Amino acid sequence: MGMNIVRKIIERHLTQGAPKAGEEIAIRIDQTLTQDATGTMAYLQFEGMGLDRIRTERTVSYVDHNTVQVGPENADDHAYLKSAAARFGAVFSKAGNGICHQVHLERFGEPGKTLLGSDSHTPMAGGLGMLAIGAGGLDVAVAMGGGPFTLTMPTVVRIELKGRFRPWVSAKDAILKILEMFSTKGNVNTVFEYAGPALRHLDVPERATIANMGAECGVTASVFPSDDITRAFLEAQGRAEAWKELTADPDAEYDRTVTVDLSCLEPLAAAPHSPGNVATVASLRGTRVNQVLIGSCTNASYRDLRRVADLLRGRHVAPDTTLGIAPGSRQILGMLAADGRLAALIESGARILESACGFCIGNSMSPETNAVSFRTSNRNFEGRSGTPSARVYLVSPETAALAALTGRASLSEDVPDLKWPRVPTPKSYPHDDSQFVFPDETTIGRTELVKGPGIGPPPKNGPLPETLAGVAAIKAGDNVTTDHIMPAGPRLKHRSNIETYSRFVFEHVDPTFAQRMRELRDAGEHGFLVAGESYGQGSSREHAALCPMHLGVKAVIAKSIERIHRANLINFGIVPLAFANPADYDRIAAGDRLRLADIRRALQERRPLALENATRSETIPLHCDLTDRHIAILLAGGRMNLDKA
Ligand code: MIC
Ligand code: SF4
Repeated sequence: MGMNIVRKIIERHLTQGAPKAGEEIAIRIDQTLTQDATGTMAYLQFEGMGLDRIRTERTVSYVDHNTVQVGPENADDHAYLKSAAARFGAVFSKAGNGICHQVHLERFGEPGKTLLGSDSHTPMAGGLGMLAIGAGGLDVAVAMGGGPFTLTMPTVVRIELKGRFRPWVSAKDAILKILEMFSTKGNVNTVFEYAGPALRHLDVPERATIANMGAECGVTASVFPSDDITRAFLEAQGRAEAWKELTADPDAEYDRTVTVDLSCLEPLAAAPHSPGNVATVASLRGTRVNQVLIGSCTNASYRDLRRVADLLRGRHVAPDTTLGIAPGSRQILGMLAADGRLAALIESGARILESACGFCIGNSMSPETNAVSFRTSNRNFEGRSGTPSARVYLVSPETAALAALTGRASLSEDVPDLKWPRVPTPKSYPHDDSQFVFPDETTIGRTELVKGPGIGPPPKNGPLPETLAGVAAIKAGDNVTTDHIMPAGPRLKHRSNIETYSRFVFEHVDPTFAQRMRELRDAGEHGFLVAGESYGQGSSREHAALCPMHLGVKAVIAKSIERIHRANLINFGIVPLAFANPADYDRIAAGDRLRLADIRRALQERRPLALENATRSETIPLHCDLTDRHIAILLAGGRMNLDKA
C-alpha cells in the first residue's frame, strides 16, 4: 500500500516504535528553532542537563517576541541567547530580523526534514513540505542535544483543495473554513496533509498561512507536498539545493479525506474570543472597527503586504481607525522599501511596526477600551490583546485593508472603484543573512555565557509524593488557554525568572490564585487544578506548567488536555488526569479537599485511579493514559530529574 507524505517523513526519521496510529514513536529531529520567550528556558535546561553542544543539522535561536525592551530584562535575555548560541553551536537571529516562523521558511526550512520548535506555530514550515512540530522548551532542548522526540503516531487527514480563490478571498479564508469544519477541539494527534488540484495555484507563503493556523485546530502538524512551486520558492531564496520532491504515493492511505473547494469560499472572520468562532464578513458588515493590525507569522508575507499596499495606495486610513503594519521579516520590509510600496503604506497613514510578534502577543498596540480590532494574526483569546474588553476578529489582509479604508467591516462592494490587485509570485527574494550570527569552532565551547541578574536556573521539583493531598485550587471551565494560565503581554519580560513570573499564574482568571497556592504549598498542601474540555490550548509555553509546578500544583484533572500542554505537564512532574465520566466534573467545587492515595504505586502498577473528594465524601474515577516513559518522568518529578539521573 502506498504511503502518504507524513508517513514517508516519519519512516525516514523513526528511531523507536512502530508507526501505527495511536502508538508512541520517537523520531530524529533534523532542525530546531526557539524564540526568546521560550528560548531562555530551553537553553537554561540544555545547560542544566549537562549538554554541551548542538547536535542537529541546524538549530536557530530567534529573537522576535520580546523586542519592546522596557527595562533591561528583554535585552538581558537577548544577550544570554546570543552567548548560548555561540557557545553551543546555534545560529542566532537578531531582533529585527523577523518572526521566527517566517524567517525559518525563508532561510532554513527544507522539504522532507523534521523541525521541532518551542513555539506552537512551528508547523508553519509544513508549507515547505517539512514535518514541523511545536513542543515545550525542554523537549526542544533534548532535541538540540541530539535526542529524539517522542510523540503519538498521528492519524493523517487528507485535505483535498480544489478550485481557485475568487477575488477578495485568500489563504486566511481557507484556513478559517477548515477551522469551522474541524473546530479548535478534538484534533489531538492528527496531522493535516494537503493535496489536490488547487495546490498549483497556491504559492509557499499561502501554503504557510494555512499550515500556520492548523495549530488553532490543535493538530500536531500540517504538511504540504514539495513540488515545483516549492522549488521555485527555494530558488527565489537562493537555496535551490535545499529542494527535493516530496509527494504522496498515488495509492496512499489516509484515515479520512475532506474536500474544500476554494472557489466557493467567501471572506471569513474568526469572531471573539476563539479562532474557531468563524463568521462571514458579510454577517459583520457595517460593524465599526477601531483598530486594524496587519502582521504576525500568519499573514505578513511579501505577498500579503504587497496586496495591502496596492489596495491602500493613493487612499487614506479612515479617520477614526488606526492601522498598524508589522512585516513578517526584514527581507519583506526591505522588498517593500525597494519597490516603493512602503511609501504607499506610510502615505496611507499606516503605522509601520517592527518585524516582530509585537501586537500578536499583546506586548504593544493594545486597543482602546471596548474597541473592535481586526487583525491578520491567528489568536483572538479574550484579553490577549492587552485590553480585556476588546473584541478581536481574525481576518485576511484583504478584509483588514478594506476595514482600514472604511473604518467598518466591509466587503469590496463598499469601496466600488477599488480594483483587486493581482500579486505575482516574486522570481527572486533579496537574501541578506548579515543579521544572523553563525557559530563556528572559535565560538563553540569557548564563549562565556552572559547572564543578567534576572536570569535564574529553572526551578527544581522533588519526586512525586506517595500520596497527593490538598485542595482544588481552581475550578476552570472549557477551553482554558495557556494565555489564561500564564499571561504574556506586559508579563512576558519575566519569562527567565520563574519566581517572579509565577506571581501571575491565572492572573486574569483568579487574581488571588498565586498567593493562595503559595500559602498552601508552604503549608505542605498539594494543589489540584480542575478544568473542562481542551485545557491548555494555544501556546507551547512550558511556563504554563513550570510556574504552577513552582507554586505546588501536582495534578491537573480535566475533561481533556491539549497535546503540547499535556507533554509540558508531564515534563515538569504534574500528573495529567481525565475524568473517567466527564459528568463528574460537577462533583468537585473549588476549595474541595482532594486526595489521591498511594499514587506512586497506583501509577507503577497501572491500577485505576480514584480521587477522594473528602469535602463531599465521594470517590471519582479518573483516567490516565500514560506510557511507561511518562510514568518514569512523573515519578522522578520531571524530565530534568530523570535525564540527569
Ligand atoms: C503565541 O503565539 O502564543 C506564542 C507567544 O508564540 C507562544 C509561545 C510563547 O508563549 O512564548 C506559542 O504559540 O507557542
Ligand atoms: Fe509570534 Fe504571534 Fe506568531 Fe506567536 S502567533 S509566533 S506571538 S506572531
